[in-house]
Amino acid sequence: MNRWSGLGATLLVTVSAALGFQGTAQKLKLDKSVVRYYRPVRIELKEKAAVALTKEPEYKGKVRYGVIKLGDATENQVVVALDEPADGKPTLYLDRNANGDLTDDGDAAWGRELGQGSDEKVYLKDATVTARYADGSAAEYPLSFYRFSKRLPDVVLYYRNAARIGEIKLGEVTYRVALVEETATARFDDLKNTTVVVDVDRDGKFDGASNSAETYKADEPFNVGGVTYEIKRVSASGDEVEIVISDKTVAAKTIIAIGQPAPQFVTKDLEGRPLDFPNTLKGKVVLLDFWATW
Ligand SMILES: [Ca+2]
Ligand SMILES: [Ca+2]
Repeated sequence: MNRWSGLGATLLVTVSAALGFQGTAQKLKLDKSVVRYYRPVRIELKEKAAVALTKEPEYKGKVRYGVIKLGDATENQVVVALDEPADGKPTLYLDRNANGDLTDDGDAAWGRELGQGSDEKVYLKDATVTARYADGSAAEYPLSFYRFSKRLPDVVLYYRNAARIGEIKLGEVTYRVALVEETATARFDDLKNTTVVVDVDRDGKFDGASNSAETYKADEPFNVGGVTYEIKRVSASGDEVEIVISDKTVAAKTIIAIGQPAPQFVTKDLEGRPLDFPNTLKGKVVLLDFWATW
């Protein structure tokens, strides 16, 4: 594996001569601008902390604890403590620097509060929390926390708030690429739960919709520019990805979206006559009627 780096952008190129593959990998950086959807994860609140704490603040009311796991290090647990005084605002303590001390992590107040005048309050907070990795590295991982005071009294919810982005060379073309992990674990090496977005049309934007031609599942081969690639490896922190030419061949992804040409398909009509869409119906208005038998 040969690697070299330039001054402006670090580009790691790997060539696996034995397999006849050429792949590229690059330092991908955490970026908050890409991800526009999220999957919330529940933090169940308990009377006792699951991990020993070395120092705690003076709580003003009833405190309950939860834990989140970030990164693949053995000690990857981060404690969350919710302090709820009977007659005051709640506070969410996060062990942001993952050192077991809940008093050295900056402002513990919730960032925003919605639902003034209503029984149900929604509290929101954005924070970076340290993710620790087995290789000794760490990352400040952007997360968003929220809580419904009445509807989900025993739960704090959170989601990941960033993707890894960088540039990658596929064939002769350099594309911007984003890796998105879908489980809010700060782990990108679980390819089943990782999404790859490639700025295929190079308009500077990632089309992150699941049906877009720029979004792929990280554990499946994908076609860019007529060549089928697959992800060979992603580091746990997602800072490195290696993409190789696949020995499988898949078709370029079809876009099914408003304003895009409908995809070509072949089927039979109700009388059993072959129908080659759109050729059979070229020049005619086609009404698609989706129905089911239940
Ligand atoms: Ca701390
Ligand atoms: Ca694009």
